[in-house]
Amino acid sequence: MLTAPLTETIDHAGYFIQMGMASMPIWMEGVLNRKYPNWRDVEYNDDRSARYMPAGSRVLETSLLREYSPDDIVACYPDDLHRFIGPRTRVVAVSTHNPLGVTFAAGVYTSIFGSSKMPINSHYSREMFEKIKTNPHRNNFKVIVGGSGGWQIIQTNLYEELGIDCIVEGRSESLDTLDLFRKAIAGEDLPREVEVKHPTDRNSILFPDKRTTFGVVEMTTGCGRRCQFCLPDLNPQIDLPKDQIMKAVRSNVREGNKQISLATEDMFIWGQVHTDIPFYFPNREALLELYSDIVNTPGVEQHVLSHCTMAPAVVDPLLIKKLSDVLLPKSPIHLPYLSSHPQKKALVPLIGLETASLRMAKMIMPSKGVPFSIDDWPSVVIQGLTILNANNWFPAMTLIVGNPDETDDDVRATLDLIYEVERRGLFAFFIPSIFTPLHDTRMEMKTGVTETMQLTPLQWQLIMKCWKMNLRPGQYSWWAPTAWRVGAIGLWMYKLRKLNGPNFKWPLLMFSSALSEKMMGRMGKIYIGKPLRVKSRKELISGLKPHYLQYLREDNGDLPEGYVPQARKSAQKASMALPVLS
Ligand code: B12
Ligand code: SF4
Repeated sequence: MLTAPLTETIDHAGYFIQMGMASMPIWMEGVLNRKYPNWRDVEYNDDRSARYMPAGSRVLETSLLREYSPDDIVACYPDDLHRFIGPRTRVVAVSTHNPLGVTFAAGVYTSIFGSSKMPINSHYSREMFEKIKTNPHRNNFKVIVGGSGGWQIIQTNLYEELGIDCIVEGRSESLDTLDLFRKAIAGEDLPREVEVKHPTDRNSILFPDKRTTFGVVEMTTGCGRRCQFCLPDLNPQIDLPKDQIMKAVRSNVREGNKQISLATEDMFIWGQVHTDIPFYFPNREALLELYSDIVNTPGVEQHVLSHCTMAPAVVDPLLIKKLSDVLLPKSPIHLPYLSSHPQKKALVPLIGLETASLRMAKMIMPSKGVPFSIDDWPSVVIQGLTILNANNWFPAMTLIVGNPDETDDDVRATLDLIYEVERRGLFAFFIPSIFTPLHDTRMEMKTGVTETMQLTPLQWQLIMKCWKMNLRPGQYSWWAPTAWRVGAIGLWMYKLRKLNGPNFKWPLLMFSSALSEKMMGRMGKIYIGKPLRVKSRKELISGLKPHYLQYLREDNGDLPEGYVPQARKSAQKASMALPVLS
């Protein structure tokens, strides 16, 4: 039996509904119900098995099919568990992304509102575990949990409470996973925690032949930029074969999916992994061909981007333009007040900004902006965002607040960048999260801020400034700003004042626009940022290591004066070698 929490499986209302459910506390579920009254509706196969499942669950199913017959395995939604679990069920295998909401960006927002333990997603995950635990046949089967959120259960030691026998860390393709299932089926005792290996070559990653939530199809694993806090970067850097990606796209369409999303940490490395060219110089032709083939697959009506990094936009702006031509028509995201597209379509990839403090950036993510030096990170962000916005890309950019050893100067540096974005009329959805030491990462043993009461006034200001800016596109009516002001202050008086402490007061007043920021700055209550000196693209390129220049495309311009591009150099060499005929 394969299953996953309902809130991680639904896909009809877009990515943001799942992200919202990871961040909103359960007592705010009514807001969600009003906006999406049908969010619980899911589609079924004829036998009432699940028509779609998160990609992790589907890969596990594919992996198990190497050893077991299709009649032995079924995937269902949590509400149907009682129909499918019977006396002959031997394993209930749960895939989960974020079961307890203790990860970055999720925990922080629920804790601002009062309960750091029970985001909506966590509530539904617990409900699912309760159904499994109280099933009348529970003594006959083992419960194995896997997926990127398994560590949350290990760290909080909730095995007994949730009724879990074993947590698997790692990929289901591993032969160790199959071994574990063999043991479970034989009724043997399982270890509480098993670490299984990640495949190291592209042909060992399996692709499901069934429909996945959001049409997620894997594009790459690993990343290569080596940020200290990052979990996916610990996996080998692999770009997956195009024929397999396309097959998985077609399987989704065949099973009624109209949307596709390629799962990746950085879409721009695809086609440039382990080639002669460093992965941070995108392979323009390969990417354009891949994305064109996907969006032009008959039946694909929508395509959404997942994650990427900022530097590739500065390296190859023309790639962004050409990708926009390919991807915008199939984007389901509309941003009427931002987009210049005739139908107001937009692309919203997730990009990590994390910090604009050079001191902090050098410590936690020295390669974030390669090929550019981390000293140029703020300029790379501003130039990259300028290029993205001009092409109707409005990224969701994550920031980490409360890094270990973060000082007020570090926070001021990030605020400077945020104010610079505002000053230049650029737009990104800034998503601040409180530093969470993720299991197994290079920063696992570090602690930063652990609850919202500990946040300094500047850290609060950064969080609230980001949200104030995020809400700009929604504030274009006569009533919204006033409603927002009154609502925010009311909520503060009623609940948030006690929960978040005195440091929250002025940032909240700034957020609600109760007073102008200038005035609050003059009163010494907030920091209003100082203008940044931003390097142009040409200046950024002139600071590159000389041997990198050969990988830049001439059609983007901005190459140093007198530089002869490699392609031309070789052509010149060839022509000089030709015999001169008179
Ligand atoms: C696509 C995606 C999303 C999508 C869709 C999610 C979905 N439900 O399908 C959206 C945008 C909605 C999303 C939301 C969120 N996401 Co997300 N997401 C991803 C992404 C890019 C790909 C996930 C994926 O499908 N991968 C492909 C599948 C095949 O991999 P997999 O699930 O890991 O499965 C493998 C193994 O884990 C294992 N496995 C899986 N299940 C099982 C079960 C068993 C029994 C066994 C044995 C093995 C096993 O085998 C599989 C391969 O063989 C990953 C990054 C990544 N590359 O993984 C981030 C990632 C998983 N997300 C992350 C986060 C933080 C979130 C959010 C909390 C963000 C937020 N603040 O809103 C929310 C949570 C949503 C929720 N409902 O609670 C983090 C997870 C961190 C963590 N848990 O500690 C990741 C790793 C991103 C990152 N860079 O840090 N996400
Ligand atoms: S750029 Fe993103 S995915 Fe890559 S290592 Fe850094 S945080 Fe991880």
